[in-house]
Amino acid sequence: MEGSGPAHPAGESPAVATRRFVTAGIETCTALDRSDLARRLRHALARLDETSTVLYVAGEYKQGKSMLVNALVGSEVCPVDDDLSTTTVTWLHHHEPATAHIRRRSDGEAVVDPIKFEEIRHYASEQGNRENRLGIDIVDVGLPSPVLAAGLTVVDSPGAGALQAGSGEAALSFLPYADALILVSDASAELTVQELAFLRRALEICPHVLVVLTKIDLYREWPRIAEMDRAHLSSLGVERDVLPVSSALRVEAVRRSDPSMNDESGFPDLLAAIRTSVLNDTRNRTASRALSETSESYGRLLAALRAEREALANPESAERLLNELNQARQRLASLRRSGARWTTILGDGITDLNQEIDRHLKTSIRVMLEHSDARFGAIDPAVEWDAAGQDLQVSVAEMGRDVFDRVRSGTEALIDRVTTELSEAGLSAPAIETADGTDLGSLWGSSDRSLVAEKAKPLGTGLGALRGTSSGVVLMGVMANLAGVAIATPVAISVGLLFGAKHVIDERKRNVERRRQQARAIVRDYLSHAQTEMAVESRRAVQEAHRLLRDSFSEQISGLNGALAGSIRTIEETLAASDRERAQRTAVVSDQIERLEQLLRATESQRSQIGEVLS
Ligand SMILES: Nc1nc2c(ncn2[C@@H]2O[C@H](COP(=O)(O)OP(=O)(O)OP(=O)(O)O)[C@@H](O)[C@H]2O)c(=O)[nH]1
Ligand SMILES: [Mg+2]
Repeated sequence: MEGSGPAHPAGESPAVATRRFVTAGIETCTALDRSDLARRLRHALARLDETSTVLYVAGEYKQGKSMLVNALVGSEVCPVDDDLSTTTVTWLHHHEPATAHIRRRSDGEAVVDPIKFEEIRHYASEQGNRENRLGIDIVDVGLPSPVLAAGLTVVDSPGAGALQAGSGEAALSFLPYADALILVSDASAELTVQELAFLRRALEICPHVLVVLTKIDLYREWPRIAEMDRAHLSSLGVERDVLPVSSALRVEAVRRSDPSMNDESGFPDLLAAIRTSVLNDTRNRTASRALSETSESYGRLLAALRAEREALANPESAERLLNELNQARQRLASLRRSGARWTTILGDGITDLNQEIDRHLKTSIRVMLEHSDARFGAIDPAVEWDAAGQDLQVSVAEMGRDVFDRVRSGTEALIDRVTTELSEAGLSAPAIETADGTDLGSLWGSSDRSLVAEKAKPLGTGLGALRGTSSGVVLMGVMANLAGVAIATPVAISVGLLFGAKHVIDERKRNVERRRQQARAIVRDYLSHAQTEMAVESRRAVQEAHRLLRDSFSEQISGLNGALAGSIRTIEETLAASDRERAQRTAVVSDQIERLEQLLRATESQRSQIGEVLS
């Protein structure tokens, strides 16, 4: 075991320092035969490298979102057009060579099809995919780009007409999974009431919101508009700069390699804002999490070593300790059997969660149906279909968000219940408590959960956990997997499904009662489709959560079993040892404890430095 870690080489960046601390943790755990802890830290180390910060670009139609995205990544990937609108969500991440895929659902199954790079335009815009008739969830693009290589995933979104319509809700559904939002509004006019309302809600959900004023080359009046926008933001209680840019100038500046034109484009300031307020923040969170996992591993190692030292110091109590360890191991064995209580709790919890969500879905749909029946009974659908249809989409998107929120909070509650059951079943057996109050049960490390509470931002919902503050292999894995489904579903369901219907109604120019009947039938169909889709997707998410939780808990129980077996062996050796051997071993163990304490202190100090940056 190397005592690396404490000394801070001059000029070392926090990222490099973090890697060094986590690597020291891996070496220490390996040297002390805790490969389970080492494996977990290796995951933490890998996450440091693959940090991906999701930047979601949203705004009204034709404000210049796609062109901004292209200018950011330095490639004409997203379709930019005066007439043809973007119709799908497009993710761009770093990949060499460039790749493109479409992600969609076919008979409820997630399907990923490769497409040609030149075809992105076809799938992502009205050119080949009006109103997203192809039912694409996401166009997934990988391309080499220095900006993306810095760990950024940029998301171009369809224009959200008047932002409060279904598509605005879709954007809001996505935001819990984004690290930052860029609200794009062009310099032709000040921020609208709808844009401000959208911003107000986005600020509650997303930790970083940047407001970008586009097309400043086109509108000479832009400084006045920027001033008005700042005043609007300030009236929302948000002291935030508005970043003026011209994507057209940026593209031209890059083509001509013209630095002064580049400055004029506003992109250097935009990129600096992304780097300082968004990227660094995500990196710090990931680093902070990796460091706390490292500290936690030290805590577990220390608990085991302190118990051993105690046994060495009091051979008469070692016998008792051995006894208790063996009992703990038996209890553990019962947890590993199939049909153990925790598996029943988990299984029942999953069944309850599915039922609760089904019930909730049914009720929500019924309420929506009653409401829209009444509404369509009072209007002429040929005239007011658009407004009523949009409202319905908003309600469905909101319901989608709510359903996946329930899946998430239900899963979190279940993690809590199973963890409590496991600790009550003997994993924190007080009898194993050692002289200094550390208990071997802490090997179980329920402190995982305390980290979940350590949210950096008052996000309102626990979804913030996904953004990197939560620890615990369990929660991260499960929640990250749920995210994929939860992103795609409400977005897919809420956008565009009702559009086609209007034509049907328009064509029938008979009496109004007949049109109302048609409208009601369309709405019933739509809602029943939405209900089925949500039910399938939420069940899939819950099922996936079940599998992940079961595997993750089983793995942790096995890891603990290995650790207990190691402790038992050590104490048996202690009991069999001569006085001289015992003295030697005590010296070694004391030395290890001292080093571990040093490492733990250094790691914690590094973490608190990062914490200060965060606060
Ligand atoms: N002069 C100038 N034109 C711009 C700029 N940004 C966008 N445009 C033009 O504005 C129009 C719309 O741009 P897009 O990037 O397609 O806008 P969008 O917000 O993605 O549009 P939708 O996806 O359809 O909502 C295009 O004709 C662009 O060429 C800019 O910085 N300067
Ligand atoms: Mg676009």
